[in-house]
Amino acid sequence: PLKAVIFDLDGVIADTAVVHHAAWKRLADEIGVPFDDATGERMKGVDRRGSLDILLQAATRPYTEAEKHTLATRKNDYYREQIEHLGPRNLLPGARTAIEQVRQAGLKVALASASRNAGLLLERLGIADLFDAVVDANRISRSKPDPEIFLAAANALGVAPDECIGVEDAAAGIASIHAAGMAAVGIGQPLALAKADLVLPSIAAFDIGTFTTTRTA
Ligand code: B16
Ligand code: MG
Repeated sequence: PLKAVIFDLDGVIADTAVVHHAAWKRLADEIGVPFDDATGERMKGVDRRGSLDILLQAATRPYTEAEKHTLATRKNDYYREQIEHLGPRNLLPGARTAIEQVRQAGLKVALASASRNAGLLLERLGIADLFDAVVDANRISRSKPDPEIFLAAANALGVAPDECIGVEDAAAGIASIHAAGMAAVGIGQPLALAKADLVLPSIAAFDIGTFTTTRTA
């Protein structure tokens, strides 16, 4: 039986994916490394350092570890500058309702975000109290598409992975959910999320009733 829903944050609950994108673009322009939408798409759901490595694949010279550390910090400064100004108005339409409906259905709710800023974001968005468990990159060692983050979320809730649904906007996140042995709901473009069990155009289309009523195979 379904016992819990585990939500990704960026791109599912809040449109911070565009804020990450803008921060990487600013950094890329400053260091003269090309950065296009496809590169941005590949960074979704990937942690900060992994995202930097993706960006630097297009660089014309190697970067030292010290330089990479500085660049990752600079990107994070740009990102935090922007999220300081966020509030409940920056929730994606329908996000709060979707989470509340899951709770009202008697299911547990967890967050599985690769963002080290997840806690701050939940506070800014005014939804921190809606989650039974929050797992972010500070608490795990392997990035999506590894299943660790979704498994840690299920574990924190005290439910089995096959009793969970994961909700994600990134291909790496869908892979992480499946590797954890959960059903995956994709939020976004069907083409980018082809592996998801169900793709919805936005979180506003998420209806927990779809999953709690009897399904036929
Ligand atoms: P930070 P999610 C992810 O969050 C983003 O999708 C990804 O683009 C970002 O690089 C990553 O968080 C790390 O974020 O730099 O704030 O630690 O989608 O897993 O909620
Ligand atoms: Mg995401």
